[in-house]
Amino acid sequence: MSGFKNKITALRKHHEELLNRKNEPLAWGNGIYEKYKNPIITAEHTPLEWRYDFNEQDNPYLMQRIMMNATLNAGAIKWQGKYVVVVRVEGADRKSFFAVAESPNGVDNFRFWPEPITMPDDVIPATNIYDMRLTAHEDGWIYGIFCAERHDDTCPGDLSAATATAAIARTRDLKTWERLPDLKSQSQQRNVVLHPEFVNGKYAFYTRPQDGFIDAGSGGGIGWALVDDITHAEIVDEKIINARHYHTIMEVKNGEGPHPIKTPQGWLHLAHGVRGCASGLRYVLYMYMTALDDPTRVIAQPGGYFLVPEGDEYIGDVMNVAFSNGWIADEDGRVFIYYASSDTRLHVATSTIDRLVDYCMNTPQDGLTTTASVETIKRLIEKNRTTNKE
Ligand code: BGC
Ligand code: BMA
Repeated sequence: MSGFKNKITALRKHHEELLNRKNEPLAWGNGIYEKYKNPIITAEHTPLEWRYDFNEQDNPYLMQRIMMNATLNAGAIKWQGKYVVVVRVEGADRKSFFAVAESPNGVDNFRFWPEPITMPDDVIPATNIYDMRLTAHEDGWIYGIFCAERHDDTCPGDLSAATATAAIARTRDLKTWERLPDLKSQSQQRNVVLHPEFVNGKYAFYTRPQDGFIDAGSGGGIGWALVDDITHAEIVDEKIINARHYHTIMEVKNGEGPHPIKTPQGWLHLAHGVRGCASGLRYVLYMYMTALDDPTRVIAQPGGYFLVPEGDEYIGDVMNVAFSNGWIADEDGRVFIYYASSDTRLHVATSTIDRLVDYCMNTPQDGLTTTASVETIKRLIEKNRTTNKE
């Protein structure tokens, strides 16, 4: 065999080993969920055919002709018995695109489908797209709501001036997508999510109004808007359902993660919160619950964060970021939470509906001051004192 052929064989073997690697839950978590030993999808998991030209004449050094930079913020759905994620893949050129990967068990053996998604761009063309939220809606379609980013041409001198808009596409097979016009809104929008059920006969969106491209500013928090026609979606009336507060994990920004999970006790929500610090913005995940008969009414809000970047997760392209826009609630009550660390790689954490509801209902709320926090700790100490006496 030629040296070139040997190199290919070694490369494929190495890649297969990575794709087939078993994952294991880490011992000694927080009891709320389990994190896992390995990330589930990294840039190295992308198919070799996307990166290498395997023709010896054209690529005698067997170089990567196209490099992949990161695999992050994935939408998720259980689809034909498989755990499917629509990953934000980012190339070395900083452009991101969507690609489907599937696993038989939700925690390892993720494999990309042969080609990335070709997202129609027959609306206003975008420079970049990212962070898809998947919703199997009761109207029968699977929707993907994602952020479309374009240069802000009202600032011709500023190469970093951009606009963020919620783009809408739908599919029946995750392969062929129909693009609908972007969500019309007074403000810029990122982190827009479609609720899976009609509410008062209308499509319901979680929104995140913001003052500028980065700045959530007076936007206030996670919003909610009802829309009559999804093929010409427009926000007419928007109200804030989950507000930000001073000196919390979501002081600067917050945004809905994937669409909420319906449980007998209420809708379970996963969201991200952002605060500023000397090393930049810190992105963490938090949870809350809303009422079944009114998905805008908060019935439980555990204080503080639910999941943060830890250890290696802290390091990456955009440090200090945990972000999630996908989770899967399985028929047996298990929940697979797909989160990315530091805009670089994708991980899973597993829990159950019962544990997450318990977490939401029984974790003390944030009293918003140090005095309130100390009182909360003392109440627990006192409770444990009496428990130990029995
Ligand atoms: C990046 C996103 C980021 C956003 C705001 C975009 O250009 O692609 O990952 O969330 O800027 O910082
Ligand atoms: C945001 C998101 C994500 C990203 C995060 C941190 O605004 O929309 O794309 O993970 O910033 O960079």
